Order: sequence, then structure tokens, then C-alpha cells
Amino acid sequence: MDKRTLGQMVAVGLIASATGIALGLWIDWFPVQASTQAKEIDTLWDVLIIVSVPVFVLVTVVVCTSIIKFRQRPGEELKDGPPVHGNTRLEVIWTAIPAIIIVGLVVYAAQTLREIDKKSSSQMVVTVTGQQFAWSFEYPQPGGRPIRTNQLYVPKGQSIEFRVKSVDVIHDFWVPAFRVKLDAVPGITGTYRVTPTRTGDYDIVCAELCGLGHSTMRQTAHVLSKPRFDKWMAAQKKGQAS
Ligand SMILES: [Cu+2]
Repeated sequence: MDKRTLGQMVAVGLIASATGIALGLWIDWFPVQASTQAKEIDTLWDVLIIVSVPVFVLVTVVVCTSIIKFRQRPGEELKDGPPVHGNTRLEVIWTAIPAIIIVGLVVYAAQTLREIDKKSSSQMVVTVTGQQFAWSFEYPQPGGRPIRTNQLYVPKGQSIEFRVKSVDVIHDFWVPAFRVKLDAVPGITGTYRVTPTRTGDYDIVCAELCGLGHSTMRQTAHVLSKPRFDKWMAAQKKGQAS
């Protein structure tokens, strides 16, 4: 391949990478950040875009150049290409660079996961149960029966541990504004932790196709200030006691 073609490939690659990264960072992919976890996950997302766009562009530019530049022209049907043998240096490079990128991203992602799932000293537990086609919630009470409800209310600024279960098929408990999500698998209780940072109402979505009513498996997560949450909880206790 001549120098000019290589120069063109590098130029196109740089422009396409810069455009792709700029677009990827500019697009609002997610709803408002409503948990401490959301910020770290969005940063992870941005890093993944910055790293993966140039890889995609590199592959695409090489494929397109090969199709245009080295295509078979009329009269070349019986021609054979030049015999190419292995190139050890090239093979070492194309193995080592992807390996370094993957290991780096794996370490960073694992660190982020550890960071966002840290246990708090004042952990509040909410058990989430998925069932075709609705979510229900349980608030364990020390020394008593848990409070059961069909509505999710949580206090702002409190680290909440969701214990996610299913009674029938696989569902997936997701509040996009909190970012974190987890499959609800029959027979397994999974957990994740989230600390809401804004009061308000946020969508709860089932993120695993679970049957005919899957798309209707939507509810609302109500994040209240601590005093308002305590009031709500007191009302629930009263209601379930009577
Ligand atoms: Cu579902």
C-alpha cells in the first residue's frame, strides 16, 4: 500500500473518531442522575465510548479501504493475490494492544462496581419481588412482620439494599434514573445498593422480556425526603396493623 493511501486512512480515521466520540458524549443517553451510583456509571459509559469508537473506526476504515482499493477489477478474475506469510511483529502488536485495552477496562469496571456497591453503616433493606406482571416490595421490620406494598417509596440520602427475587420467570429490576439493574431470578436472591440523591418520581422498568405483559411491568419509584418517608412508613404500619 502506498503512503498516500495510508495518509488518507489516518486522516479519515482521526476525523471519524473525533466526530464519533463528540457525538457519543453529546447525546443524552440516560434520564436524570438520581443516585450516587449514577454519576460513576455515566463516567464509565463515557470512558467506554472514548475507547471503543476509535476501535470501531479503525476496523471500518480498513474494511472500506480494502473494498475500494483492492477490489477485483474486470479482467482480474483468474489473478491470484500475492502470497503472504505470517508477520510476527504485526501479530504481537495486534494481540498485545487489544489485551492491554481489555485488561484496563476490566480493572476499571470492576473498581467502579466495587465502589458503587459499598455497604453503608446504616443500610436499609427493601425486598423486591417480580411476578408476571408487577413488582411488589417488602420493608423488613425489626421484631415484626415486614411491611408489604405495591408502591416503592425510599428516602433520599439513604443507602438502600434491594434484595431482588422472582416468583415465576426471570425479570429485571431497573430504575433507569438510579442506573443499576439486576435480574430477578427464581430461586436466587440478588442484591444491589443504591443511594437516591434527588426527591421525585422515577420509572421502574422490567428489563428482561418476561411474557405477554412485560411492557406493562412499569411502576414508579417515589423518592421522598427522610421526614416524609418516615410519615409514609408510619401510615403503612398503621394500615397493616388494623
Ligand atoms: Cu419483564
